Amino acid sequence: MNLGRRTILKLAGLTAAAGLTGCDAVGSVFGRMFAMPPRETIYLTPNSKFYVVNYMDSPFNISRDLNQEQWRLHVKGEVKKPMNLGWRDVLNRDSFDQVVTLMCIDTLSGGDSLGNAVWRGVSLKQLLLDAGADEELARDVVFRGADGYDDSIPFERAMRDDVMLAYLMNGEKLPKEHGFPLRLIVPGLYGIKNVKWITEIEVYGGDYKGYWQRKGWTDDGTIKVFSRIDSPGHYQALRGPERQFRGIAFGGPNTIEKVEISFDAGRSWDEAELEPPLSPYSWVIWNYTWRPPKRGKFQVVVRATDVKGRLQIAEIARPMPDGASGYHTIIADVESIETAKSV
Ligand SMILES: Nc1nc2c(c(=O)[nH]1)N[C@H]1C(S)=C(S)[C@@H](COP(=O)(O)O)O[C@H]1N2
Ligand SMILES: [Mo]
Repeated sequence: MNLGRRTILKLAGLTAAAGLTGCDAVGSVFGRMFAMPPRETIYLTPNSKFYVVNYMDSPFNISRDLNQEQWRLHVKGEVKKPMNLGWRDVLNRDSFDQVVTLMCIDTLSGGDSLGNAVWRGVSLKQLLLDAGADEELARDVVFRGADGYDDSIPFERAMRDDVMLAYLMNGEKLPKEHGFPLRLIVPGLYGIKNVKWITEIEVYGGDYKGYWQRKGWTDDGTIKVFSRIDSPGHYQALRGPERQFRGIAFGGPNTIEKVEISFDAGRSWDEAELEPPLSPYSWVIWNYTWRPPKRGKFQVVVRATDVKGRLQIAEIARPMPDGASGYHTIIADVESIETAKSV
């Protein structure tokens, strides 16, 4: 199946028009008529390769000043015992580890602005309990970063056991670009809610609008079902009777139950095999072995369904205001289906 020229132009236009928070310039491989290299499909993203998104161009003068001995964390607002903690106070609290996929709300279908890491940190719930957060008055919990960024999550969400103030990332001290000394990790909510360089936590009696909400973006931030073909690459020349397709799928707050792949532009679907995810909040890796019926170009599409039975949204939507949707699709360019002759 060849993709019509009009479709290609439409998708290329979308790529150019999106990227509103500037974090996924080459998110969609569509609109490119040349081959794209395959992506490596991995369980954990090395810190050095983990995407970085900041609302300011260069907030790193701040993290230079975020000396761990001088840094303080204030817990205030509707709390009976406001807290003022230092780095050592945080390290002295009980910690736990969890694997969580972090994903920018600006990620286009097939995009790269997501990563998977094992985080270590302290429980936000326990901290809020220790501060005597007033459950009657509390509606939101606001997080403020040293760069002036702020966002909030509902108090109810903040009191779940999976919300973490993280200080280790893949076993290393949280890198400065990822929020050293302390960042929020809220599984299932887009990156915007995962505030970095936290210096202040405020239990708030109203519905707080953070930095991106004041610019018209969602306050909910629930991650939409996402899937991606990592290999082969778009327009990569394929030879031989068999080809392994591989990629990731991510369900945000819910684990992925099913990944399907189509080789005829979405007319028929076949189920891929899933590898067990590292945690309920982690992406899953899928595999599919394809035997091309003939030479030629095939439009390959992937889609996922989460454990709640929610199928990925097919309709192409821009990231603004509550996250992109649309299926990732590539062209499989089958040059020959003969078995390679040994030399
Ligand atoms: N303090 C602060 N926290 C922030 C941001 C920011 O600009 N400043 N950007 C947010 C956005 S939009 C995303 S996607 C994630 C990215 O986290 P990372 O850079 O560690 O991947 O951080 C979030 N937390
Ligand atoms: Mo983001």
